[in-house]
Formats: sequence, C-alpha cells, structure tokens
Amino acid sequence: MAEEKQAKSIDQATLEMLAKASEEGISTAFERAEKMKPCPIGADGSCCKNCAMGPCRIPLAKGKQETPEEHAKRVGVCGATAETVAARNFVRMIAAGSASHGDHGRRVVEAFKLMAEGKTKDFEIKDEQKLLKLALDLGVEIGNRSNNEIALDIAKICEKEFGKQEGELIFIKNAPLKRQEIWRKLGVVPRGIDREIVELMHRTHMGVDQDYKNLMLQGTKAALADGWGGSMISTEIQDCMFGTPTPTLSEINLGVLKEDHVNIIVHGHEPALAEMLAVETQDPELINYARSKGAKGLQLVGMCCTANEVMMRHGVPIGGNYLQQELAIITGAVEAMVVDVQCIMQGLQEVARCFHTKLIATDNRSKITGAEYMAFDEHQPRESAKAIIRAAIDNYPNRAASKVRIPKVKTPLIAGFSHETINYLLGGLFRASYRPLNDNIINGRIRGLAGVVGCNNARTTHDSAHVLMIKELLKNDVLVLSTGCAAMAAAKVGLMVPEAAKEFCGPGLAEVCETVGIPPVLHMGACIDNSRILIAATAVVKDGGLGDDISDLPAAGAAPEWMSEKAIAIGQYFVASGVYTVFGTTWPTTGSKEFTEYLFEGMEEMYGGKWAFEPDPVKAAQLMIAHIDKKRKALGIDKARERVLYDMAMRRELEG
Ligand code: SF4
Ligand code: MSK
Repeated sequence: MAEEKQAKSIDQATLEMLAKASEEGISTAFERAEKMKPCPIGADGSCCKNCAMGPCRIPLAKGKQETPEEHAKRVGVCGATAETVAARNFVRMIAAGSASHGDHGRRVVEAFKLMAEGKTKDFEIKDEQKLLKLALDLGVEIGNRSNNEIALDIAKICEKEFGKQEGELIFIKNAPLKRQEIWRKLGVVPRGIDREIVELMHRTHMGVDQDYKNLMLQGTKAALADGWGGSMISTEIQDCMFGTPTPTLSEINLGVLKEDHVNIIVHGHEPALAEMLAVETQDPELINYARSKGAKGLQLVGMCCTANEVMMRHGVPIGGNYLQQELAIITGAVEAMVVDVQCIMQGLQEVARCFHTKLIATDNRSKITGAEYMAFDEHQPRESAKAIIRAAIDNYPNRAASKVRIPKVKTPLIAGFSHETINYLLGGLFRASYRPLNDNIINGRIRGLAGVVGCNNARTTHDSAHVLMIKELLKNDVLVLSTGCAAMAAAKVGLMVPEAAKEFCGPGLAEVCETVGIPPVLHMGACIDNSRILIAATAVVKDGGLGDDISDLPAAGAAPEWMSEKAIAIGQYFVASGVYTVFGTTWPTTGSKEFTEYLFEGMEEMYGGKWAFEPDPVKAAQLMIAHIDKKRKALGIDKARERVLYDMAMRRELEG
C-alpha cells in the first residue's frame, strides 16, 4: 500500500506560499525534508562521532527483542555502550541549548551594563518597579540611588553568574524551598552557567564519563543553569530595560505584510536590535524617506521568537513561526530580513537570491555566507537600526511587482501575559495575587495547567500537533500557557482572543476566562521566557492549597513539534523542576532502552517530573490530563471537580 503523504501544514498562508514556491521552483525546508529522510541511526541517538576512531554506529535492530548477548556486542570501537552513546548525545544537546540561552542572557546583561554606565543613551529603564524588585532579590542597595546606579550593581551581579566557579546560582532561590532541597540533596544545583556547560562538554569527551546516570546529573545541572539561570536572567533584565509585557493586541500571519509598504522582517532571538527597529520604524523622517521611494510607509514584522518579544512590548505584528521564515521572503514583498541569532535557516539566503530581498546578518557570532553584514553596535543601537532601515528602504525600488503575492491571511491575538500580568489580572491591581487561579483549580473549574511550548519541525505537519494538543487540553478545562513557535501556532487559529474560550473550552475554564476576560491560551513570550512559566508555577505553589512544590501541581508540559537543542535543555529543566513533560515528533534516545526508561520512568523518583514521548498530539494531551488528574487526586481535590463539572450531558454536548 502506498504511504499516505503527510500534509505539509494546516495553515492556509503557508500552503499558499508553498504552492508559489513550487510554481517558481524555489526550494524550501518543507521540500528538502521530503527529499532527505533523517538518518535512522542518528535519530535514535545511536551514532557516536566523539572521536576519530568513529563515527561508530550501533543501531538497535528494529522489530525484534535484543538478547543480552546482542546488547553487549552493540558497542563502539572504544567499547562505549548504547547507554553511554545515547546519553552523551542527549546531554550534548542540553549543553548546546543551555549555551544558546546563556549566551543570549550574557549579551542582554552586557547591553544593560552599557546602559547603566551611560555608554549608550538609547536604552533606559522601562520597568522601574521590576528593577527595584530585582534589586531587593539580589540584595542591591536602593536608598536614594539612581536607577542606573542600581542597574549597574545588578548587571555586575548577573554578569558574575555566568563565570561563577563555586556556590549556587542566585536565581535558584526563586524556586519553591522544597524544590531547592531536592536539588541540593541530588547535588544538581548549578554553580555558574558557563562552568556547568563546560564540564558537561568535558564529561562527554571520549573516555570520560561512562555512566549514563552520572552524565544526566551533569546534564541536569546544565539545564537548570539555563532555566533558573541564563533564561531567567535574560527575561528579568529584558523586562527592566524594555518593559514587562502587558496584554497587547496584535495580528499574526503572512497577511500582515503590506503590499504598498517597505516591509522589514526582524527574525531571531535577542530583543535589543528589534526594540530599536520597533522605535525607529516610527521615525517620521524614515517614514518620509520610504515615501520618497514610492512606498506608502514602513512596516516592521517579527518572525520566530524575536517576533514574540516585540509584539508583546510594542504590538508589532508577527509574520509567522519557524517554518514560515522562507515563505515570508517568497511573498516577494520583503525588502529586508534582519537576523541575529538562533533558528535562522541557512536556506534563507538561497530564497532571498530569487527575490530582491536583502538578508542582513547583524551579529558577529552569526554570519551567513552570501548575506549582507551590518553590525548591530550596542553602543549606538539607534544609529545601527537607522542604517538597517535605510538599507531596506533603498531596496524598495528593486521590488518586482509581478513577483508579489501576499496571502490574505491574518488573525488577531492578545499576548503579553507575563507572570506579573497574570497576577494583576486575576487578583486586581491592588490585591495582585494568584489566589483566584488557585481557588479555581481547587474548585475544579480549571482542571490544571499546561505549558505547550517549542518549535515547528519539517518532519511533521506544520502547526498541526500544537493546535490539536491545545484544543484537546482546552476542551478538558486545562488552561494553557504558551511560548515560542507553539504560541504562534495557537494564535494563528484564533486561540488567543477571549472569545475563543466559549468556542473551545470546557464549561469550567470557559467560565473563568469569560469572567476575567482572558484568552484560554496565555502567550507568555519567547522561548527564553519559559522561565516565566517556572516563576508562575512557583507563585501558584507559594499561594498555597496546591502542595508545596511544583511537582505537586496539577500541571504538565509539552513540546509537540520540537526541533532545536534548546528544546531539550528546556525539557530537562522542566523535568528537573518537577514537571511531567511530553515531547512529540521524534525521540532522540531510543537506541538505548535502558537510558530511555531512565528518562521516562527513573527520573520521577528523583525529581517528581519525568519525560514522555507521544507523537500523536491528542494522545499526548490525554497523557497530560491523566497526569493532572493523578496530581488532583494526590491533593485530594479530585472530588471537588466532579461535583462542579462532570455532568455527562454537558460533556456530550461539548464533544459533539
Ligand atoms: Fe566510537 Fe568511542 Fe570514538 Fe564514540 S568515542 S566515536 S564510540 S570510538
Ligand atoms: S524560535 S527555538 S523554533 S520555539 Fe525560539 Fe521557535 Fe523553537 Fe526557535
């Protein structure tokens, strides 16, 4: 029987642009994924290339039970077992993911320090309240000192967190006390962010750590150094400098590009450049300059996580998520795609060559062969942004009208649910508190919480798993917190407006959302902002009534379309923080049953959280719901829920 062809996307704009790509003979990630099948040995984590005696391929034979003798023979030239090879590959992904978030955090702290020292006048403290709270948390004197004096001390403390050689990361103290004790007992509290990543790379070198459990302890340290370190520092400092997000109305999908405007797309992760572009694209002088070239105006559009950053703080519309980056250029209406770091496909340059689009790299850590390089100078961010915008405007006359086709697809969304905002929305400005959320979880209107995060992956139907999973969760009264490309998938199908509650949620969740006026999927930011989910979970614990640790909460996490190494680092810090975490698409350790079982079962005993893999998003959602119910039972609040909600007629109506 012929294999059924998998749909490429559930998104109309994406399908339209893929059709255009195929008409014009342009190669995209979708098409390449179809042509190039993944290597099954690498996909299982059974290939080691950690030394020049390899690469050693030690695949597990599919479809038959392996005998102990066969397993013993499945080793690399050095004798490395399937367990060691799979574990080393897995923790190296954590190292790369943590390094990416950590390096992002470091750059943000550097810009913050420049601002505090008065070496750049273009950035300033936007959230004074958050700055002061951070100062209190870090023991920085406030007194009569200026914001910049306080900020400088904060910058110096945060800077040290990266290179600290001993002690504990400071932000670990943001976790519930019980969680901190668990980490101390297991010896996984990170010392310094860089140190844990370096040690992890050392321990995965040929002939060092050969015990998968020991490797995972260090993997956990590096992952915690991401979630409760590099990522958390980024989020906190970005909020101080660029403002803490508050609910903001915007639009998403390729239809936000404007046919008669100069369109500039900003794509990547670090928000400093995007912030300046958001400000400078409003400059009347530059708008007039665009008009002088025949355009009606200037349109800034975000892509991937940078999009989340500038949309939440400025309402800048979002062009799309990870798998739409090439497609944005294929509209033929993009004068410049401006990129910094992470998740930028190298294929972009080839696509840009087919149009007039300039691909502009801005970060010296991330140059792209063939792309133009215009350095973003953090000492003079405004000037850098102006130069980039001018280059885009100058390119407008090169646009070929005959090549322009913008899909008329866009959806409104409300985003910007920082943990502070959730606090205010639920408790009111003067009584900010998570109490109403906890009460609604306890009384069963809200069955539980789910964090649905992560990427798109060209190996699975674009956006489909995100949307199916989220809808299943909502139907079952689970409030969804989302970040990254997952959040964008939800927004594109209209799940991020308050009206969605009535249509997609079970009666309990719908009632809460309608009363408070929030969408049932709360957009909490970029992938770095998964740290907001950790803080929100801790706030729920601290408010009481739902146990004394994150692992007690009726909550679960998922990344149904993950692809990046950062996702593995995020998953591991969620697991180590006590969260049941389900990934979809593919699982990278199946070459070792023992190691995989350790991740899927063994970790629960240690951390109260564990990994799971389920490629069917609806089944994955049901696993999450079963876990939520298990936790409700343990808390003794399962009865309350039945009394409030489980009317079968209502349920049938809901499912019908
Ligand atoms: Fe092969 Fe061992 Fe070298 Fe890995 S470290 S490539 S398993 S010899
Ligand atoms: S951009 S890491 S594809 S979420 Fe953060 Fe999206 Fe994943 Fe990149």
